[in-house]
Amino acid sequence: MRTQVGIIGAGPAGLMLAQLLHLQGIDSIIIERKPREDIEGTVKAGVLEQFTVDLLNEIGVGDRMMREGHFHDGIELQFSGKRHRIDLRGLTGGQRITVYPQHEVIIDLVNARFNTGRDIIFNVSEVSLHDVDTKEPKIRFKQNGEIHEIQCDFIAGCDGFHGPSRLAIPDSIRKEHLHLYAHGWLGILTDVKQANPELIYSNHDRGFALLSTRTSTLQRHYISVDYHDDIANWSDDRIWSELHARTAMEGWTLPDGPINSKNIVQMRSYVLETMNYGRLFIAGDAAHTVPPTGAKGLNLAASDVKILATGLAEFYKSGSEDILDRYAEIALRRIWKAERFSYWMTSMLHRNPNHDSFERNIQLTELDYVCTSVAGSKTLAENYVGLPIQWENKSLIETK
Ligand code: RFL
Ligand code: PHB
Repeated sequence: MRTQVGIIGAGPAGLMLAQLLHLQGIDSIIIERKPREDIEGTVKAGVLEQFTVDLLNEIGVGDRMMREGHFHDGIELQFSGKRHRIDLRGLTGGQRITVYPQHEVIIDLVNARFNTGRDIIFNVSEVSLHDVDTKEPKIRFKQNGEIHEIQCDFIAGCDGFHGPSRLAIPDSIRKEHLHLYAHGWLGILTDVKQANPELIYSNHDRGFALLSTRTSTLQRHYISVDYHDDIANWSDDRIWSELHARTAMEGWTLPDGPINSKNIVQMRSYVLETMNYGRLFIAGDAAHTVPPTGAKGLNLAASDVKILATGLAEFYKSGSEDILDRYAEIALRRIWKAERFSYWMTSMLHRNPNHDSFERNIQLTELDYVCTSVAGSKTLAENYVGLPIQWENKSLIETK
């Protein structure tokens, strides 16, 4: 097989990249480890920045999202028995967030891919990358017991945190940063009416809770737990009792109902600085992960592939490698800011078992400052709705 861009992974990064390239007349082949039903059924992210919504519309896959998505103008922070609204729209000159599930984005992107007449090769195994530091990189994989090879001009490693792509960068060159947290998030999907018109992030003495949503009858909630904890220790009753306790407000009751899925995910911050090696470009979770507290992971995948597709389009039009050479530099400016924001939100909203009473009070005072100062709430709001791509190394003020 031969293509211009070989894409490993049919997550949001790989699928958005393929569509962006198609619109520029650039051919790609996508390979994916899982079956189609799995990628279209796995519950992950929910919050899309305006940037991501605009990108999905630009590449022609936004119709259902605009019909079925929920547009939120603010979020609420709860601590010390009170709730405070952060007016995202008012504080950012009109920007808002969209709640539309990641697996629905995947369904829309997979449909768009098939509508272009191009395939996705599912159920692959034993994926390996070859000659990535030459002009003829290759991907080998197994499907139905047979070994296949794709010869490419470029390889895009969009295979998530556990994928093989970034390991094709020699250890001596690969520069990376990893930070682990003591917490995990226990997430549930529950068939019940919406708890609140906007998301609620709560820092309670018993720990963190987040009330989010999917549809008017399906809700997505989270509580922080020890990440070593086993989901088998969490009966539905125990989960609801924690959710009730951590989000309790006088005169308000959290609607509860049947839980139809629950799992625990670890919280991790990871940055691969070497996002490009030869003809290999790494994008999305394969290059960086953030704790979900800032709702940034999928949104960063979107900006990575926008930068990469722009660089590839420039290369195929004019032969210039200017943007491709600067891919990591441009992407990392936005990635590090999202890493900082996600780390900050996580530290501000989660109970730290090592904190003394002084540090606990500093944490609550930080929340109070963020909610009651215009400067404080603007900082949260502009990061939450998403910062722009800084194509040049100029300040954010000049970029806007
Ligand atoms: P993905 O989604 O992991 O997709 C990678 C794909 O590559 C495939 N793959 C391979 N394919 C071929 N060969 C191999 N050897 C392969 N190895 C792996 C995988 O099967 C998979 O299909 O990475 P991508 O595309 O970079 O997308 C990243 C996002 O999925 C992720 O950042 C978000 O889900 C993070 N996230 C959130 N992001 C947001 O922007 N807003 C949110 O509200 C938000 N909430 C969340 C989240 C992640 C969560 N979890 C599950 C950690 C909430 C949670 C609970
Ligand atoms: C979600 O709805 O899954 C969600 C919302 C906000 C976050 C993380 C996840 O910060």
